[in-house]
Order: sequence, then structure tokens, then C-alpha cells
Amino acid sequence: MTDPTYTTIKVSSAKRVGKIQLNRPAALNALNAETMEEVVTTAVAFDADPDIGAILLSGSQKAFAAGADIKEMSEQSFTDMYAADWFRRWEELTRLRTPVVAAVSGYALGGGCELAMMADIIIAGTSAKFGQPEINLGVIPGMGGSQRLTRSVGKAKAMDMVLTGRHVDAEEAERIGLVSRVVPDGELDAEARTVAELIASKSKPAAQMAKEVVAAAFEMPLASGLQFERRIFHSLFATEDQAEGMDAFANKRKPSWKHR
Ligand code: CO8
Repeated sequence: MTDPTYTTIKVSSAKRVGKIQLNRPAALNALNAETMEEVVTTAVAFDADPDIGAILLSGSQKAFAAGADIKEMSEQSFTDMYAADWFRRWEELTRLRTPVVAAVSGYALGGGCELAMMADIIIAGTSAKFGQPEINLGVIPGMGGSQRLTRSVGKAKAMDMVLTGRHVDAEEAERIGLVSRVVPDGELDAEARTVAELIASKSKPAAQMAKEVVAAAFEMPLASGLQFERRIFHSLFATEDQAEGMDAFANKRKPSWKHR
């Protein structure tokens, strides 16, 4: 479903995985309004496609994304930003039901780090550098860096990153729980694709609901979250795939998912 009119991303799909690659090399994949429209429009279309079971989001070797486009942003006034609710559409990525895997090598700074954190799984190459350097521009994170980062890594590390603007390397990012795995840069694309294809090979409703319940842990008190999980568990017994998965186990065969 590559749209030839896209100028800031490359799009492809194979083996039930929809791939979006940020592609503004001259600006280290800085996120401007056009990138937001293209990424979000494509991701929402993948999300609605029954033949897509996972979305893969990547950048280049040098940069996943070096942040919001500072040149575009610097021209905005408060009223411009307020009127346009600047960058609000990125939030749509957090409402996707399809699992999203981000493959990060090089810089993931500011909005780039925040975009990666909107994914469900972040796989980092050894060159990855995460940071919230907005403080160096006289501003603060604006796409979730103060909230999602704090929930992911806790107050100590979030304050450290947001107040100093320092970069966190891949090894530290894994240690503090910001990323799921670190692999050598040369293996990043293959590893991220393998993970996305593995997720896409599962029963789609089970994968979607698994994502939904884990994501709910960020929003809900424990008792409500546990009840939500139990109800979702019960509800999966209305799917064909639950019957198929359990029958396949009992008969020692591979399940053949209907994705319903
Ligand atoms: N925006 C625009 N252009 C950028 C950006 C960016 N964020 N980052 C890099 N570029 C451009 C550079 O200007 C340069 O362009 P040119 O060749 O035309 O001068 C090109 O990319 C290459 O960059 P460098 O020459 O600087 O490359 P280096 O390897 O020397 O340095 C760095 C790489 C360290 C990544 C450096 O480019 C840098 O510090 N970039 C800025 C990082 C940053 O501050 N990011 C945070 C931006 S603010 C933000 O993300 C807020 C998000 C919340 C918005 C919410 C709105 C509601």
C-alpha cells in the first residue's frame, strides 16, 4: 500500500507486517507536520487492515528521529500551536489496536524518543541514543516525555533525562526498562522484523487484547486492571481462535488461526 505521494516515509507490507520507515535523511528524520500526517494516516490504515497483524516503525542507521522539526517549530507562536493543537495527531498512534514494534538505531531524541515510546516494543541497535533534550532549547517534552517516560523508567531516571537533556545509550536504556532488547546494529532490521512477524503470526484478537490489557496497566488502578484483564480473558472464550488454539494443543498440532 505504498502511496507514491508520501515524501517523508517509506511504506511496505509483507507477511502480515506493515512497515513504516521514517525517511527525511537530510534532517535526521526530524518530525514535521507532514511526517505526522503520513505516519498516522498509514498506521491507522494498517490498523484497519485485517491482513496486518503487526506494525513495524523504523528510521535510518544514524537516526530513528532527532526530534520534532525545530526549524518548523521555531516559527510558531503560542496561539498558532494552541489553535492547531500542535502535534495532537501523534496521539492517534497510542490508540492503535495492532501491536507496534519500533526498531531504533542512532538518535531517538525529543519527539523521536517520545514516538518510540508510543510503540509497544522498542528494539534498539547498539548505536541507539535516547534523550529528552528539549531543556536545551528552552522548552520541555511535549509528546509524552514527561508522562510515558516516567511511567516506563520511574522518577529518578526520568528527572535525570528531562532536566539534564543527556543521552542514554542502548545498554542503559535496556537496563532502565526503556527498551525490550538490544542487538548489534547490523541485526536490528532482521530482529525487529522477526519479532513483528512472530506477533503477526498469533491470533489477531488475542494479540490485540493482550496489548489492550498491558496498556491498561498504565491507566488503571490495580484492582480495576485485574478485573479488566479477567473480563477480557473471559471474553476471548467467544473467539474461534480460543477453540482452535486449545484444540491444537490437545491434538499436538500447530494452530491454524482464523483471526476471529
Ligand atoms: N529539527 C530540525 N532539523 C534537525 C533536527 C531537528 N530536531 N535534528 C537535526 N536536524 C538537522 C540539522 O539541522 C542538520 O541540518 P543542516 O545540514 O541543514 O544543517 C541535519 O539535520 C544534520 O544534523 P547535524 O548536522 O546537527 O548532525 P550531527 O550529527 O552533528 O548532530 C544531533 C546530531 C546531536 C542529533 C543534532 O542534530 C541535534 O542535537 N539535533 C536536535 C536534537 C533535539 O534537540 N531534539 C529535540 C527537538 S524538540 C522536540 O522534539 C519536542 C517534541 C515535542 C513537540 C510537541 C509539540 C506539542
